[in-house]
Amino acid sequence: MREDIKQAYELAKAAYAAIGVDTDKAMEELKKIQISMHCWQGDDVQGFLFKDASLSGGIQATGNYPGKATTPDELRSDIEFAYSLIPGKHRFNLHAIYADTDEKVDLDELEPRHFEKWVAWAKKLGIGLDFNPTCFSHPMAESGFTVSSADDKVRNFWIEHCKRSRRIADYFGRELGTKCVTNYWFPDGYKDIPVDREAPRRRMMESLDEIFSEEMDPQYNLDAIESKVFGIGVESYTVGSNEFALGYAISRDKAYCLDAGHFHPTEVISDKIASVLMYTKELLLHVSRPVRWDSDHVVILDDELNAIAQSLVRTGLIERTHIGLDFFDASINRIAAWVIGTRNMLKALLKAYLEPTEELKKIELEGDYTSRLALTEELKMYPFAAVWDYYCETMGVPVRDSWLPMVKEYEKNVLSKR
Ligand code: RNT
Ligand code: ZN
Repeated sequence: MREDIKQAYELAKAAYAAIGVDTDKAMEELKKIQISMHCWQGDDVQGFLFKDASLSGGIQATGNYPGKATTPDELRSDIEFAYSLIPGKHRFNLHAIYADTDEKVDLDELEPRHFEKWVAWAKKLGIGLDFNPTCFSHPMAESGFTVSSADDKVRNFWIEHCKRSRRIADYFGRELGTKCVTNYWFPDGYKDIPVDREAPRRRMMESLDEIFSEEMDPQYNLDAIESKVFGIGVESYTVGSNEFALGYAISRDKAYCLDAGHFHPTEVISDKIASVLMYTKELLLHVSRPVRWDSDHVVILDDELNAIAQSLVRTGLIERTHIGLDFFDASINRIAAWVIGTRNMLKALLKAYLEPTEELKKIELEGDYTSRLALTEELKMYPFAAVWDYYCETMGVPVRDSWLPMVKEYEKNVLSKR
């Protein structure tokens, strides 16, 4: 243990103790949090099934930083390296196009065996896997519609893909002994103003009912539906809107997925968490950073990230929330992107755990809004960084920016040789 880090921690511990906050307990809580780290930051959402496919569905990874993973082994070694720079144990979130197989297999033919290597790897690391059907970047999605398509052939293809995805998720959950969260996101929509806003939604609803008609043990798989406001080329109408997805989740006892980039620019998901969890048992988050649009920038420690963490921790709703990340920046070192975003999510949570929550709630109930504002503002300057450094040190991962030269070294020795 570095002496300077220990000393700074002791001082911080005393400062927090003076306002009734137990820093050791905060770190214990943080240790339990498993972030679902998304595979798609590692290769700009390319996947391995269709090497030449271009990203569609109204999403975009811009930049061409060298060294992206082009094989499952490369992706695994990249994320393992990222894990070594992040405190705690975290999950891995796979998309269907990341199947690890030599077989030429289409999305409507996927089976658990195409993911055996991922499961063996996850077992070796002792981590959980989450899953997503990939309803984009495929010729069958060219019309802009998948499960809400009016074309039976197209619609049935995607229904079949989703059904198979669900079986793969169930397989992950059983094999790894930890529930797989499966997220359903569909890019379906129109560039220009539709005549009929109802029919595609009815088709999507019926397709989802068909997809979920197979009984699955909730112990192993949790289905989540992600909403969206618009995408590039899908500006006027998105079938899976907020009302659609939330309504579906509530009425079908599914989880809802809130993506930070899927709302109007001044709308924030931090204020939606408590409302959604009034009516659904569980919630999935896609923590992202929209810059003017759903740009999926790397998550930074900004006000909204802190607010998300506070909404989860102050309420205890973190117990019913699965925290996933969803950003894909191809303009910087991709491993650094994972490390920066995930460490920031954890920092925000730690900061929230370091609040005198009960005291703040009491002050609010008493109507003392002067104290509420004064204390929450002063809390922003409490020495939480000293606790974070100490946490990293005790968890055996690099403190502060000391992870960066390691990433540069990996870039020189591994990424640049690809
Ligand atoms: C797209 C959605 C979706 C995707 C991933 C790759 O806007 O946010 O979650 O980012 O499935
Ligand atoms: Zn998302």
